[in-house]
Amino acid sequence: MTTPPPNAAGPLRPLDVDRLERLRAAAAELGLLHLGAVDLDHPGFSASRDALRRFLAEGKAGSMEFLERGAAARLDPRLLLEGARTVLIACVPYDGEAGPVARYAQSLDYHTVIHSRLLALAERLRELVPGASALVCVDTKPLLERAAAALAGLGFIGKHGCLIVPGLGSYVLLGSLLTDAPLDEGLRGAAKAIAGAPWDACGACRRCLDACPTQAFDGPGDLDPRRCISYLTIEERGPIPEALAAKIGERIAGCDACQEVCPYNAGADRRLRAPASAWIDLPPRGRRAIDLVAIADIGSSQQRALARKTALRRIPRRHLRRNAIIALANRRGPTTPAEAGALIRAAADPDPEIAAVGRWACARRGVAGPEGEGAT
Ligand code: B12
Ligand code: SF4
Ligand code: SF4
Repeated sequence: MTTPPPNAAGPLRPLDVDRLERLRAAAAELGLLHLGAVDLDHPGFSASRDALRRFLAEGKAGSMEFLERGAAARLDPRLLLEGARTVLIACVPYDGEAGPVARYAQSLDYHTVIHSRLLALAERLRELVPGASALVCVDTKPLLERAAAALAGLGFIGKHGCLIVPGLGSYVLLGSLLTDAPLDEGLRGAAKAIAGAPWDACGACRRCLDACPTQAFDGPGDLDPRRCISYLTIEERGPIPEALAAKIGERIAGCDACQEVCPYNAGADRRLRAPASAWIDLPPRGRRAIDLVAIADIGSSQQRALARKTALRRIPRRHLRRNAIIALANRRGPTTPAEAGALIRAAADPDPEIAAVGRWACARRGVAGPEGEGAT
């Protein structure tokens, strides 16, 4: 974050095509791709601000109190940075393998990686616009990042709600600089025109909506996170309703089902479509091997080692255990002795929430619980 004192030397030099091009080139060198800019007064924000108001009014924030707390700033980013005029936003690609941990969480924690790239970009911005302030935003600041990215011309929002970047698909993460540097008239006028719904480019396709294991979409782009596996495994701090738990499958951290089926993410050559240096690296010692039985019982130091330097750090140990027990409950086929042992121990856990999930899991897998009940 960089906030020099308010500019006493008069109005800031605006970002024109030439300066934006130079900034875009600097961003690309730093691994921040397709840098775009959008004025905060862009009329296209009103649809997404209305979407946010509806989302909150319908209680869709669930346990995500940060969405309620940050609502005023999401609606007016000037509350985050005095005098803010522009969002500069870029994307960073990631890959990974389908499995119990969503792809984005298999790499180094993107918050840290993108934050440091954006800090370097803020320096370049100040060289081009002396006196400019810039606030680094990667997920943790209340900013409507997907709407900003679409309006800045990076791509479009798909029916799955994620930003799709032509050529790279939706397996990209977003990072932005909120700045008081204004765009010049020409760039403001050239901002992306808005016509129709953001997901018009999906055409008649609705694969993501149909593939969602929990049917979490109320309509195109209209997700109810309270039914979304990503929310349930990462954000939900209360008990997970059994009917939803049964549909989580073996996922323990996030979900990619709606993105896996998206034709914009198809193509084995995706890795070749962005410079090697832009991709978010794997953490030290590589992609983590996931052993659900071990995680069902995981201790603090093992959990720290498992989550180290990845976004898995966001999931408290108790919830990681809960998720692994649910995943074991959903596993198909005969129960192994190791799985049965883990479920019996869970059912006898001193933590009532873990014990309740454990008893449910025992019943689901036909394992006699600690007191012999629950066998089917
Ligand atoms: C809270 C949150 C979640 C919650 C809730 C998601 C949600 N849909 O609201 C949960 C935990 C479920 C979640 C899940 C995921 N998330 Co998330 N999440 C966020 C976070 C922190 C805030 C999102 C938010 O404000 N939600 C409130 C709703 C109302 O806003 P919105 O999602 O931005 O929706 C916009 C559009 O729908 C649009 N819109 C709607 N209607 C209309 C109509 C018109 C006409 C227009 C123009 C626009 C428009 O406006 C809305 C407001 O901007 C953002 C980071 C950020 N600061 O933006 C990351 C972010 C959205 N998440 C991200 C990722 C990667 C994911 C997952 C893929 C992770 C995973 N694999 O499990 C899933 C995807 C689930 C999905 N299909 O959306 C990335 C998305 C990158 C991308 N390519 O789009 C972000 C941007 C983080 C980042 N910095 O990269 N996430
Ligand atoms: S992330 Fe998974 S649960 Fe959430 S909307 Fe997409 S497919 Fe559904
Ligand atoms: S799966 Fe189809 S409908 Fe969904 S985002 Fe991709 S193209 Fe759009």
